[in-house]
Amino acid sequence: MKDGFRCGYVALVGKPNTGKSTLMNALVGEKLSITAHRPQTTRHQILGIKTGEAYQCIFVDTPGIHDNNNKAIHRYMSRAATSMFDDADLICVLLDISHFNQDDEKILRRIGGYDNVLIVVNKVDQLSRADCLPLLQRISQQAPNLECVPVSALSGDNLERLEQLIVARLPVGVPHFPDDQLTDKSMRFISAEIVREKLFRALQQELPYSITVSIDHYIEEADITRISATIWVERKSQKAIVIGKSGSQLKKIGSLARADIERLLDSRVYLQLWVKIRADWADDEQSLAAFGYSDGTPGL
Ligand SMILES: Nc1nc2c(ncn2[C@@H]2O[C@H](COP(=O)(O)OP(=O)(O)OP(=O)(O)O)[C@@H](O)[C@H]2O)c(=O)[nH]1
Ligand SMILES: [Mg+2]
Repeated sequence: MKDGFRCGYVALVGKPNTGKSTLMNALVGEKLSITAHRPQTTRHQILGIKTGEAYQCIFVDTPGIHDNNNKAIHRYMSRAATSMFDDADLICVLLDISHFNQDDEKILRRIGGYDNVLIVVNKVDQLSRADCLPLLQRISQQAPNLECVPVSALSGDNLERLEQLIVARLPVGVPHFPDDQLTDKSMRFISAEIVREKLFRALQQELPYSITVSIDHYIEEADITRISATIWVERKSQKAIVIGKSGSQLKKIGSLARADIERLLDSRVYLQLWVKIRADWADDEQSLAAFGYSDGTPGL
């Protein structure tokens, strides 16, 4: 190991939909965390580990910080969104420059007491340079002591610079993970998340929020991986929508998810999907624990 090797936890926090998961995937160079155009896609803390010659960055993707704590799942997500504040070596607060508002300002005030914070202003590709500048000034005024880095997680713009700034802020120390390990999550967990991503992207309105996915079996054979997953909904009417006319929706979800899992595993995949009902699972502590939404649960 090199002298002066740096290693630390880098929490990616912020309002929902600011691009935290997109940024983590871009920095690690692998799609580990699911993304969608709607808020509250990420539900768990997910590690993305990047090891270089002289550093190991352990990124922690988190759910968006939100005030909706109506159901037990929202309270679980809220804890996962903010519990890294005290434990991270560096907190990266993500802002979406095209939707900067009072909720971001509230987060900036909350983070004001921490000294190891970087502000990452994402989605700069959405605005012209002339429109970006006054917004960047406004953000800097809100947090005068913090460094502000404009980036685009989607196009990759300025990510090298961001990585340099992050690494420079990590403590000197030995790596916590083997250099070929990319995440703390299992392929079972990531497969279930990929199915959930396809549902999040395909289904309208509130339905994606009533859905969770569990893995029934995951069997690796010599030339194929066989996965059986259950999509859990809260009501009968929702089951019909997920399945679609003559099973068309479910078939589409299955083939999109299979293609992504095959890419990640670099192996052929046989993916079987079932749809089942568990009434009000999202507000029931026992169901949540069974589906992996409990503090300290490493995932499915
Ligand atoms: N134009 C543009 N879109 C982006 C950028 N980064 C992320 N997005 C898009 O923003 C949406 C939200 O991205 P996510 O990465 O899922 O956001 P998130 O902060 O993880 O969201 P939650 O998990 O819901 O809190 C997706 O449609 C992304 O493609 C960017 O730099 N530019
Ligand atoms: Mg996310």
